[in-house]
Amino acid sequence: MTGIIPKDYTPYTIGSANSQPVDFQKEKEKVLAAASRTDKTVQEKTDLIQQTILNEVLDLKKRINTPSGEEHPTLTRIGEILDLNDFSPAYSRNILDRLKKEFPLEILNDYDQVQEQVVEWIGESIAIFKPDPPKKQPRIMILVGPTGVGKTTTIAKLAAVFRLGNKECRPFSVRMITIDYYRIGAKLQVETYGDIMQIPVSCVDNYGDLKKTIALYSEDVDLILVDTIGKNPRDSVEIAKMKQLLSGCGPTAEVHLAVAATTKYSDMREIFQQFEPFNYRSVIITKLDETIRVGNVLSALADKGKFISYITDGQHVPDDMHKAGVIPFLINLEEFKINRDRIEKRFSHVE
Ligand SMILES: Nc1nc2c(ncn2[C@@H]2O[C@H](COP(=O)(O)OP(=O)(O)OP(=O)(O)O)[C@@H](O)[C@H]2O)c(=O)[nH]1
Ligand SMILES: [Mg+2]
Repeated sequence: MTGIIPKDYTPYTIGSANSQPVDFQKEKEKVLAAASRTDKTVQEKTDLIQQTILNEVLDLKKRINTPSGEEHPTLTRIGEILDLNDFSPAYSRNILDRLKKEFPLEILNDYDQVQEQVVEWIGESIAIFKPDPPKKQPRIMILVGPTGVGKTTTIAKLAAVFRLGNKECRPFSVRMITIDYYRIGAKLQVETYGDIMQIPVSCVDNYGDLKKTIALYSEDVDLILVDTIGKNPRDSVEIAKMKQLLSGCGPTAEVHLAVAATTKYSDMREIFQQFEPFNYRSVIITKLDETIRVGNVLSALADKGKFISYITDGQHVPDDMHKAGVIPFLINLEEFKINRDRIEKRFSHVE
């Protein structure tokens, strides 16, 4: 046991000082009394006995799980740490219910073992995006998302990473398209990145031009990155308009949703929902450097069954962007003691 468990802690057992001892004689008398009633038929007596026994079993089960009406200290502590990490109440409740259901008392008494299992369950709830195998036509990646989350910066990071290539991927020929045409500075922002990286940039503001530009690039490039105008997730009319415009990219285009890690859990759920019309393939979590808690992100992703493809953790292009992986999320959890060997063995294949 670790120092997290109080020194005066005594493991719970039935009938210990922490719980009410079970009076089996009294329980037996209750059942017999039910059976000896003369105003009932045999069937009614049988039902009554069965119901009485069932009630007693349920009551016993409750007393074992929560002696003296208190929760086991391991469960309390796990609940506190999940809260501290900003996991949603529903996510935490699922973990605690699962612990109660699957773990007998002897294991709950071993805090280290329980918390290692919880870390593993958290890891299992993180779904990492796997892109489709490359096809002949260029890969088209579109970034959508709320305003100011870092879409344009992430487009520039992706452009730089793919253009340079790495040990997993040869250098790609890349093009950038922005549909953020009218906003002062927006076009300039992408063009500046394009100039620095020597990647051609096109600006379009309608379906027809987008379609033509994609067709033009499709001849000889590997990757087309499409930057979009930040949208208020509550403005469904604007979202519908943008969806119509983006259909100019064709049916094979992959939409990815960018969301800042600092977004509240409830807002994040709403964003996931409101951008659903784009049928986005993955979520890119930006600005991870601006928070130390990721429970909000992990809860919302798990709730909605979303895959995560990249994380960004700073303003530097391209260094502050990484492929998403389960292990970095787990090792950054607050107050959980991480068994690095165990999680590497368990999750290195999903990286
Ligand atoms: N701390 C931090 N800042 C970031 C990150 N990514 C982007 N930024 C900053 O966030 C601000 C907004 O970035 P943009 O890329 O312009 O965001 P956007 O989503 O394109 O914004 P709109 O086009 O206005 O919707 C800039 O100051 C970026 O430098 C990140 O991972 N961490
Ligand atoms: Mg932008």
